[in-house]
This record gives sequence, structure tokens and C-alpha cells, in this order.
Amino acid sequence: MTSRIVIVGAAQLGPIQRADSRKEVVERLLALLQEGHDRGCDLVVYPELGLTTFFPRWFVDDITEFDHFYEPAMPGPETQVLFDEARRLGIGFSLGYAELTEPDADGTRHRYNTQILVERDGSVVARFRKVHLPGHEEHEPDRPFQHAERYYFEPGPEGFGVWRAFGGLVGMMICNDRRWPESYRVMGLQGVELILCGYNTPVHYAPDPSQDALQGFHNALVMQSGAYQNGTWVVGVAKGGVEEGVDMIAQSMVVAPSGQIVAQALTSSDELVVARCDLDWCRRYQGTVFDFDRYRRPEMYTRITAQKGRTLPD
Ligand code: CDT
Repeated sequence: MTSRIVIVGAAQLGPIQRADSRKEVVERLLALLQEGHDRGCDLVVYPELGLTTFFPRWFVDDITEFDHFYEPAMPGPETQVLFDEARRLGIGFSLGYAELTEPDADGTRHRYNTQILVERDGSVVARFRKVHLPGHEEHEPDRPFQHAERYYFEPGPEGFGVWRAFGGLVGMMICNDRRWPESYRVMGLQGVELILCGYNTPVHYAPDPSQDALQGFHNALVMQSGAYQNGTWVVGVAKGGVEEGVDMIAQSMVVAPSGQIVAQALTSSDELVVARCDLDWCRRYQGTVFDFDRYRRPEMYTRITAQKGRTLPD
């Protein structure tokens, strides 16, 4: 019988400053990949926008001024070495980056906040484009820093897929997606067993600073509940530390289908958090309390897809 154990390394990154070159960042990714290999990992997962600083914290009137933060090809000249080394070591990886597409039939180049899944042979298994884009579209000068993801990216048009890889059923989501129960459930309905999620979460939330002290709590809350309610492993991988003056939560973690945190980062720096994920453990929850076929009542949930905002009773 084939093994259903996947040893996962959550490759948390400390800050990436604006002046850091791609080459320097890729060296850090390679060091974590090597550590993953030394510690027996099958798969190493990097954060959202894992090749650059979190550039949506600045606003530029001409979006193309920031094109150097995007990858027009993956692998590209600076990232090919990561693919080559992963194949040589026989280890898979998942990486978040800013994607700039080739021109489409209209000549438009699209910008997405993207994460890919790469198998142990270096082949790209899947590409996910962030669905829930937080923040704002316009410059908001009163904020201490911007969160202009809605300016820099289009929402992912493909939604939440699940792919057969690493002996199981693997899905991806990116940062703010983890706060929405729909993200997990759409993957849960495809039998997901391992969700990979990179994130960049500042401690300070300008629209409501009372949430600042709760950032770590909310981070764990959403991933633990999403894991439990869908009987899946969730791997949350942060960019932490002070990046360009912005304090980012770290707290990368691996959550079991029980909702328990089985491994967590101790630092806000580059750190590999390793967990042994038994994918068969998902059946305990997917086949019992969350046996969807037996217990779900989709006819009672039609509002969830029929309606977007809140409609209050009369
Ligand atoms: N990158 C990202 O999605 N960050 C958001 C920050 C809060 S919304 C401005 C998050 O959900 O963690």
C-alpha cells in the first residue's frame, strides 16, 4: 500500500525589503529547500508574494512602474534554479508570486496574485490565482501604509481547484482567502486533504485598529475552523517581521483535520516548520461528523451563492 504520509515544510520568510534582489531572495528559498530535504520533507511551501516585498503597500499612479515586481514567466530566469534544485533533491514546492500574463487576444496583460504547486519532478501541477482581494483600489493617503491589492491584481477567475498530487488531494488559497469559509468548503466539496496557504498579514489594520491585538488569534481561528469543518490539513505560511517599516504577523502553522495546531513557527524570520501529515486522518472527519453526503442540506444554503451582501429582514 502506498504511503499517505506527506512531510510538509512550511517555509516561513522573514521580511523581504524593497532593495533585496530576486537573486538574494531565491538564495533564501534555496536554503529552506535544502533544509526541507535534510529534514525529510516531500513538499516545501513558501508564502504569498514570496519573491518580493509586499509591494501593494505603496501606490504608484502608473501601475507599469511596478512591473518589475511581477513574474512574466514561471519558471523565469531567476527562478529556474529553484525548479532545478527541487528536481535534483526530489522535493516538491509551492510558491506565491505576482503573475503578469502574456497578452491575451485583446492584447491585455493580466496581473494576478498567484501560487503554484510543483511536483517532485519539477513539473507544475497546478496554478491558483487569489480569489478574495482585500484592501482598496484607490490611493488612501491617510493610511500609514497602503493595502492596494485591489489596484495591483485582478481577482482570480478560476476559483478554488483541487489536484491529485503528493499521493493525495491538494488545494491552494492565498492569504485573505483563508478568512472566508467558502474557500475551504468549495475545496472540501472536492475532497481536499491538504490546503496550502501563503500569507502576508500586517499587524496593523487601518480600517479598525481594535483588531490589531487579535491578528494572531484570528489567523489561527480561521485556519483551525476551516481544517476541522472540512476534515483537511491546512498549511499556513507567513512572511513575518518588519518589512519596510510594517510589522507582519508570522505564526506559520500546520493544522490537522481535527483543528489542532501540530506545528508552529517560533520566530518571525526565515524558519522551516515541519509536520508529518497523515492524509488518511482526513477520513476520520470527512467520514463521520462532516460526512457531507449524509448530513449537508445544500437546499438550505442557496443564499450563499444567490446573494453577495447582507439583506436584512423587514
Ligand atoms: N495579503 C493579504 O491578503 N492580507 C490581508 C490583510 C488584511 S486586509 C487589508 C489578510 O487577510 O491577512
